[in-house]
Amino acid sequence: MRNRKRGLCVVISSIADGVLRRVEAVSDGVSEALFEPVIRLGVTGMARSGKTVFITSLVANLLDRGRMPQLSAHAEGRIEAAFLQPQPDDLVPRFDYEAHLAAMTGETPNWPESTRAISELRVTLRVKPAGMFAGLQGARTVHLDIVDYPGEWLLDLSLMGKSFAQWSAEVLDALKARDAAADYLAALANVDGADALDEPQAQVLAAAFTGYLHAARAAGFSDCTPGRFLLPGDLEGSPALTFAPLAEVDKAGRRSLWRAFERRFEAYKARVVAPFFRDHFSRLDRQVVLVDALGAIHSGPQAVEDLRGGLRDTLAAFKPGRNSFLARLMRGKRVERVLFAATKADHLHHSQHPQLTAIMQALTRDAADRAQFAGAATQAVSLAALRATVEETVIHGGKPLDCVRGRLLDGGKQAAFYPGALPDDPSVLLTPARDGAAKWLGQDYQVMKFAPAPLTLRPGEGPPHIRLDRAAQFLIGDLL
Ligand SMILES: Nc1nc2c(ncn2[C@@H]2O[C@H](COP(=O)(O)OP(=O)(O)OP(=O)(O)O)[C@@H](O)[C@H]2O)c(=O)[nH]1
Ligand SMILES: [Mg+2]
Repeated sequence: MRNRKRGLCVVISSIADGVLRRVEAVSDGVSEALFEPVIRLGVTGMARSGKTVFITSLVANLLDRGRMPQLSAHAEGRIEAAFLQPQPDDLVPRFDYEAHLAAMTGETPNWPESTRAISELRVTLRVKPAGMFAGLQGARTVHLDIVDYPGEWLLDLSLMGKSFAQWSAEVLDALKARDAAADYLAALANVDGADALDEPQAQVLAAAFTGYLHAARAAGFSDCTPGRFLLPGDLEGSPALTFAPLAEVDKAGRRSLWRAFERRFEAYKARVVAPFFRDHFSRLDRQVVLVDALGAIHSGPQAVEDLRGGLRDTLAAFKPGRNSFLARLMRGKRVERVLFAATKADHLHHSQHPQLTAIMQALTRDAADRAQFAGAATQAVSLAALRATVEETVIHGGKPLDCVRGRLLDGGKQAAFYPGALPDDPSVLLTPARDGAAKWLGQDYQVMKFAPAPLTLRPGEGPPHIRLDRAAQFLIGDLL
């Protein structure tokens, strides 16, 4: 009886949600779509992939377009004005554009602080129409709502179709092969899920599992779900985040540890994951997924293979048909374009950018095929949102070596840097990664952290970048 009641509540609340969304869609449609189109652009990527720098530089370069020749509306002289406006969603934190820009472009520039939740910013553009009737029509107003959210939250989509038992079995299987999981597996060795729930024990397990997720992420792995264990925000310490995968038990009583964790897992899905997809994800039109591919290559084959898996799971979110939860939510609407961008390309001389782009394409191939099938156009690019280096060719062992030069983040000294030669054929990296190699054969890849360079910007110029204008053209150019 109790179960039936609970089932009913769920049905009623999801109907109510549906009604609300429809009303919202209708009022949006009347007030905005007819007169002032809105483009909602999602910016995501795993921690430290470059989201904040990307958004800050994109906005600065949309406001001052001197370095945006590949954005055709600008090249055609059709953008009359661009300015910031209050965002439409009152309950989402504003993206702190001014503070991030000040950090990146001040006298002693630095990288912005890490940001750990969703935020939003509206850029409004006044654009003259293109084509034959351009002269006859006045400028239109187009709003670009940029939504920054952690990529970890997207991976949680894979939880929606899983029971606690399935999730536990899959996670424990993956953990067997990972050094970082030793502590958690040791903690689990003395635990029987059929025993009565003991809250301190539950907390120890959740803490050990969270510790594993942090270590796995630090080692370059990206299959780190549940995402909020890494970025809990105000959910820190709540029961919805106090669970962990358990070994299957034959019979679990109502008060058992297993049942408690199962309930919490379901609560996490219903109260944390579902609202994010309903309130934010389902409203996006365009998406850029930022990837620190160089960082993963530096970390080694396992990190690269894991990145591939992470991208595949990320892309699952853009093919709503495969996930019944998402299909219900999207009601036929979809993200129309997805850009996969390898960030921080200023760590490489431009002679190696095609190789980086090819690796990005290969990494997202399965995923991209799926998205194309769903109607979303995808593209891969390598870019630097804020260029921190200059190129330099040095003679090394009698041969020219294409390097980049910049100010080191650590210590502030100038240094020339050669990260290693990326292969022309991406499979040279992806095949050993897929085959579970522990190290790259015959080649080491380095990364080095550069500080942003001090800038003197001329009027009308945004911060220096590499291919940010091409990224913008793919993402929004067709709508301007
Ligand atoms: N050289 C270079 N480094 C970059 C660039 N973009 C990002 N980085 C580096 O990557 C780090 C992370 O960038 P963020 O933009 O803060 O990344 P994020 O995805 O917002 O990170 P979280 O908020 O922690 O999730 C920066 O501190 C820089 O060290 C770039 O265009 N060039
Ligand atoms: Mg950030």
